[in-house]
Amino acid sequence: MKIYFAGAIRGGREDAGIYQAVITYLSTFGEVLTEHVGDPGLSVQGDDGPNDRYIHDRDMAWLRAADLLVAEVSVPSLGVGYELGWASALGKPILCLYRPAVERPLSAMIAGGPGMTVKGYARIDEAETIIREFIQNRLMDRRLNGKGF
Ligand code: 6IA
Repeated sequence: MKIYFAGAIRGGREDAGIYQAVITYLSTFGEVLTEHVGDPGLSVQGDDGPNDRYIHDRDMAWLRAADLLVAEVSVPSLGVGYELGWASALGKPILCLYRPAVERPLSAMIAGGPGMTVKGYARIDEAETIIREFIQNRLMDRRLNGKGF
């Protein structure tokens, strides 16, 4: 199973540690295509990597190849919103994890997106339970209806 994890980069790196913990857990189910999103060394400022067009095209190829997308949406990010819009249009299963304790309410375009499962959590073990149930349900869908991934 190929998993695309989305989390804020230029949107802000304050949740990088949470992204890393989620990616570690997701890796127990399959290949996480976007492990760099949890890299604590990746900063908002850094611009010594590949150019933006390269990043966009590589990430879009990964998104198309992914079986499902998991996003941490507590820190608002244009890039994550763009990825979620594309994943929705491509019909990918989408799980959005959100910490309701953060100050800003979640965008209505995400909270109200019909193709998105949006779940609130406070602790990492709660996020893990949500992820496990989401993936198990998709696997069950696939077995019963040939759908799910
Ligand atoms: O608008 P944002 O930068 O917050 O968008 C974050 C989302 O876009 C993530 O879910 C990534 O999948 C994708 N993304 C944005 N920037 C990058 C990147 N390098 N490398 C890979 N994926 C990215 C930019 C690093 C730069 C600060 C040197």
